[in-house]
Amino acid sequence: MILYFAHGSPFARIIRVLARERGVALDEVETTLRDPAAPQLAHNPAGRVPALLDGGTLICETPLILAHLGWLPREPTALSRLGQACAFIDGIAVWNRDLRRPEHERSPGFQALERTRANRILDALDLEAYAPHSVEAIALACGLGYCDRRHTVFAWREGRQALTLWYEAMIARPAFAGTVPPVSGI
Ligand SMILES: N[C@@H](CCC(=O)N[C@@H](CS)C(=O)NCC(=O)O)C(=O)O
Repeated sequence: MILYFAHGSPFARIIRVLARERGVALDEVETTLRDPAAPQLAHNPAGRVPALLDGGTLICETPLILAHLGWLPREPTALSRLGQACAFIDGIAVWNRDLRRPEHERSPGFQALERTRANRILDALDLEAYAPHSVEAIALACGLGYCDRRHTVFAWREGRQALTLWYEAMIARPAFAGTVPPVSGI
């Protein structure tokens, strides 16, 4: 199976970390985004990563890829935590996208909304419920890792010592160390 990914994508990192930790060999193919010449577009008109090509079938959207690989949690409470982690990443990703626009196209109101959402999700976390090797824990750590490297305008560590310690322990694992996103300057 081929996994199309980009090094900066927190969604793709979830799949990449899980594949490493669960011993599943995915053929990782880096792709460019927003590039009409990207080879993955032949299979994936959505042009987003992660995208998994299994035989002739292309599956995009992280939860669907997790489902296809049999990695979606079964417990409703775990699904609930995973949903919050995905919503966290989705929110910071669109906030980040707004920051990449020319200044006159940016929306401070939109950014404030996403900052509020991100803070609300982190403040509501029950960290003890996150088993360290669970999909939801890995997703949350990938979201925080994105903030560290590509969305530093969100100082999520402030006032969150327990979460900081939890995160540091997560990212010390080889699968995280081997998938660190490049810095983006934001
Ligand atoms: N809802 C999607 C989100 C995936 C997504 O937004 N990926 C970004 C990279 S983090 C992307 O491919 N963006 C392509 C673009 O902006 O054109 C999922 O769950 O996988």
